[in-house]
Amino acid sequence: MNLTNDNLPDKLFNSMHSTPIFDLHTHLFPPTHKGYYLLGLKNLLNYHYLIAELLTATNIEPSIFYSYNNDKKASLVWNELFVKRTPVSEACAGVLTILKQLNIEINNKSFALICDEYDQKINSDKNILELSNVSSLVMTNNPFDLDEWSLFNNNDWNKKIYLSSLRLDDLILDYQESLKKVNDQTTDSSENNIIDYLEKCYLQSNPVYAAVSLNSDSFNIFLQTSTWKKIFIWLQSKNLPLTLMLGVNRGINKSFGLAGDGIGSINLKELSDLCNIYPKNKFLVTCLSFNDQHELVVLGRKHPNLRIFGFWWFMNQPSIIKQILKMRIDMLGFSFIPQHSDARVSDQLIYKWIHFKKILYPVLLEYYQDLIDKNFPISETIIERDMHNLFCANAKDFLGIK
Ligand code: HDL
Ligand code: ZN
Repeated sequence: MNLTNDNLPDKLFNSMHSTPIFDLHTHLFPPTHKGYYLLGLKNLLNYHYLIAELLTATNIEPSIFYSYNNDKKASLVWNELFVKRTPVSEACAGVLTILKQLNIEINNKSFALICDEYDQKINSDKNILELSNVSSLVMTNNPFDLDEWSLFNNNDWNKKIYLSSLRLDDLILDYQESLKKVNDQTTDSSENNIIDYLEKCYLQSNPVYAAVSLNSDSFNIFLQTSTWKKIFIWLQSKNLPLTLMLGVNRGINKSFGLAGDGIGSINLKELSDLCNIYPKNKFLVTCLSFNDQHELVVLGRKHPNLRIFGFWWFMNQPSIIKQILKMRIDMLGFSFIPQHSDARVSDQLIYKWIHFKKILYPVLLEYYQDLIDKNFPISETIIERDMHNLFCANAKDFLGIK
């Protein structure tokens, strides 16, 4: 049955909110990975986005802030950003969205009471995955962080929900240290050990993609070193896509720790060259700077082995998502991966996806209404197909996974 402008809004809304989500990039871990699995309000308030806002809105000395335990840091963030100031930033609004979803009223309650109420409502990843409708997600797994990598020594977690990746930033940021770690695990020391090590990690973790974050300087390393030439050949042999997160400048304020990264330059002509040099490799790409978005979308029309994804980090702001989302649809149709959560605390899945759908819904409604006005038949089947593609299949098909 074809939809009309009268019944389209409800059908689109219901379909969008009932379609299971495959979350392409997160920093989440399964509950059994102690020390890496993060849950709850205090962890939410220790999110580095909020810490950056706290340290720049107050004159708290970063080294003093970071000397506090997580409870004290959370309480300070709450008091400074949510009590003494109005919590209108995207990261603050995210916390409030979760509280609203859990029916937790603030009403001048003490922070301790709010925490107690929260802990009674959120106590496992199960209710978070249900509330967010995320059916599976990709973790960020660093094969050069041997403690974090110990996750793969166990089988006490759901590998259908928590899919793995091979995050290779350390090979760029600290190649010699990474090579040393690899050689410490083998008998002879040679560059080939990197490929042998990646092969071992691949067999151990069954990643759905490899990933690196880069800026212009590191892109050159990428294009010129023999190690990366070997890695590209190895990735192609595995039919393993490479996720490129472009335009980051690590540690522009080192005293801020994880909150101290900023935007770095990137030359997207080098991305285009990469797609041409390695036509059989697949690249999932997102850019950190607003200034790179138009050129990236145009490249998405030129290279079949490139797939654009998400609104990464400083791009994940309501004020800019709508404009870039419409630009992507205008130039790529629905052939891109519209969002990922980048969640670090499991509870963030709830707000990251609610906030995105709030922007996506009116944008999609406008495009579908325009099609109906042009007498193009929009059926419920088409709506459900498109929602499945946007929230799941576009990513899984490009990755070659079910
Ligand atoms: O490099 C990345 O994967 C980024 O997402 C960083 O982890 C960043 O700190 C972040 O969490 N952004 O959302
Ligand atoms: Zn990330």
